Amino acid sequence: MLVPEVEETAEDIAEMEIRGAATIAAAAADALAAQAEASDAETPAEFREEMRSAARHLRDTRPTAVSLPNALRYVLREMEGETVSELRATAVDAAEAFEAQLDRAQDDLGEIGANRLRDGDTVMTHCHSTDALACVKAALDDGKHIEAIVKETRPRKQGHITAEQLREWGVPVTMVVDNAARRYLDDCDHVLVGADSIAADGSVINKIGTSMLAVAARERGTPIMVAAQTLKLHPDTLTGHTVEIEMRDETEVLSDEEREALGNPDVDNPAFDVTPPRYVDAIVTERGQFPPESIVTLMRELYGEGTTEPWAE
Ligand code: RUB
Repeated sequence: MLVPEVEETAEDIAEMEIRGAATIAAAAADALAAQAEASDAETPAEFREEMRSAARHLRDTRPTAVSLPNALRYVLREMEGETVSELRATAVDAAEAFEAQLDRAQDDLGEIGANRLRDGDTVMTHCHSTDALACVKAALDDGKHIEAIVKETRPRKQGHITAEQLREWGVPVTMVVDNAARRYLDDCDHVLVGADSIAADGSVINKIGTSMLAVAARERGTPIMVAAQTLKLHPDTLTGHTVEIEMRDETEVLSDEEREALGNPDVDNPAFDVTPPRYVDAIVTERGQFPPESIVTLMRELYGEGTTEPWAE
């Protein structure tokens, strides 16, 4: 039986109450720990099956951020023992270790990313990325003055969350609509974005609009920096799989009334897009910064080739 925390977390991820790749991963690990703690399974086999079922339920919420399956894999693979109590304890420990590692990776990545930012620089952001903001925070902690042009990021306006966080840190923020990005690129020293997944060829999968921004930035000569801890590397892409792009509800773009007033046009609402490696200058991870073309070496080292999913039935 799934415990209520798993059902609630899954719903919150699907509804984007919990959002952003790193935050989703931490919430999923937490939910698996809650399942382990509250499970009333009587045998190790029953316990393992419950944990696999919880993992599948969490994984099926949103398809694009690989940090979610990577988190679930981590906890299930670290879970071991001959008894229910051993399995429970190792699963809970694994979830804690995972979250601690995630926080540490974000801090380390932030310090590396901050080295790219000079005193007085202006960054342009898209969406809301905790990995990207960690770079700004580390630069501020180094005493640098940083300013930001924050893209609104339709349709969900995650730019508001970014603006709020940056203002809290005392960063001067100019909010612009997405369509104004190119006009402001000349005033920026960096485009700074996060990632939901990084493919083996160095492509960056991030919030819809990232690729258009990257193409415009390349044309203006503004460097594009992607802040993404190694949890965002997508191991399946090593074996030729592509990353599924989530299509979200059409009402995020047009309300039912607006749509009807327009004569019921078709509406598409892809949540993410793919930025080819040639438009990316650096991928900043907790292991250092990489040109996108060399990310495959790190991916092989960390994830190896081909895996059986630990939640398989
Ligand atoms: C969020 C988004 C973020 C990445 C990285 O999309 O695209 O840029 O998830 O975030 P959504 P982080 O709002 O649809 O979840 O660096 O926090 O992992």
